[in-house]
Amino acid sequence: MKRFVKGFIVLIIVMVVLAGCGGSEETGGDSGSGVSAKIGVISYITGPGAAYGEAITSALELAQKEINAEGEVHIELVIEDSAGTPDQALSAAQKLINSENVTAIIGPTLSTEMEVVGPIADQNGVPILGTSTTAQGIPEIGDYVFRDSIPESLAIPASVQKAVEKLGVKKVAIMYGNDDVFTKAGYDSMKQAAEDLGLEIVTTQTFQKGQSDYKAQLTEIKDLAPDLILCSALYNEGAVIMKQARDIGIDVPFVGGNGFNSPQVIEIAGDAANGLIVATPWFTGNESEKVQEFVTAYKEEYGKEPDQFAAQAYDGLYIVAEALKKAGEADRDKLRDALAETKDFEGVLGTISFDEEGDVVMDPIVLTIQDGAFGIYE
Ligand code: 1QQ
Repeated sequence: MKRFVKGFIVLIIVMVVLAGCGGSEETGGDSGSGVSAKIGVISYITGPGAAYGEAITSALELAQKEINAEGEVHIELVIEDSAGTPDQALSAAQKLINSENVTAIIGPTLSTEMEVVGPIADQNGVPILGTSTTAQGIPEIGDYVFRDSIPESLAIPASVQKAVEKLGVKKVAIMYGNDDVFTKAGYDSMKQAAEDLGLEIVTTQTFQKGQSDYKAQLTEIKDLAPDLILCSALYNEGAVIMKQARDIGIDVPFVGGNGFNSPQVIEIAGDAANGLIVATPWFTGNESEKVQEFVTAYKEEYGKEPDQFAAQAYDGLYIVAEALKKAGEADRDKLRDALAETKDFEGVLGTISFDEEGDVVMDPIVLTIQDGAFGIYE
């Protein structure tokens, strides 16, 4: 009987010790053979912009698989859906920070969401990396906020400048969504770029998310006969705008921001998408070995080519993995410091460094849609 009790106590002690080990792995820590970390993801997985989130989470899962196979870092992803809304993004962030105890967050997808989530992550000392948030001021939210996506303030002037060079543009019309942080930021950059290049802005029209009829705005634009339309929209509104523009006989090119740089625009607008000009660090036709390896692996896994949102997410997780190696453990503050030191990281987007604000430094290329496909605008 005594022996039995003793054996029982030993068994309990062993179980408690084992449970303790399991627990420390779950919240991140040193797994012995490298750093093990839980990374939260907030992504736009359901709703009208779900293709953005699909590309992002697909690429994150691919990167996770590759990184874990390499063995130096082990990443567990905890993926939450924001449905493209700040409220849901905030609940997701609170869950990831407080219940899941993640070491860092990737996302959310939209700047409109990041404006709400960024300050919460920052106040809680949780590093947060936007891989698609492009409005002005995102990295400035705080020391824990980073992004590897090209800001509108860089992308828009590059596209407008190229269109002016190639087409001799003098008059532009601007159209933008006035209920979203990203589309408003895009508008600011469009207005600035037009002014800097001495272009005449013949009219500025606005719309809202989910709007289905743009005839009133487009008719006014048509009457003023601009040489180019600058349109700041997410793909679901942007594609419909292009379609309705072509339907009423507007055939001038469009310059769009990051939201327009999605295969969804071609999917929804068809031929009407021809003539769209965007600036991006990502092009699947890039012949670099790293890019082609990623394109092949992504295609094998998901049966389609990765878009800009996939590429930015893919590099994003690798940047976090590199920083975890440098940090040496799954510690939020150490990871933040390591992320801030990101310099000359070689990714599929090219060479990435963060400036002193945590913003990305990169050069975009300009693409245009012709015959139903994105190609280099030259
Ligand atoms: C932002 C964006 C969108 C296009 C992401 C999908 O750039 O909200 O900042």
